[in-house]
Amino acid sequence: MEQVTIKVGGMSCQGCVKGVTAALGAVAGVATVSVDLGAGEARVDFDPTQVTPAALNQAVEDAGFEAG
Ligand code: 9UX
Repeated sequence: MEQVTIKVGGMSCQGCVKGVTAALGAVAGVATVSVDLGAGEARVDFDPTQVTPAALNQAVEDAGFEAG
């Protein structure tokens, strides 16, 4: 398992947090997701044989937020 912290732009409330959490949690290979609204970050534990950090960023962007 590896961990990455993604900077997430555009989150303004706990609904956004739920949306980002759900989007990342739906990606195959993601084990745990922890989204911090105040910090504007998502911490993700993932299996690097199944998913890449770039794909995680894409999932955040597909959910309507900026990722980096
Ligand atoms: Mo809260 Mo986020 O009402 O797009 S869900 S601002």
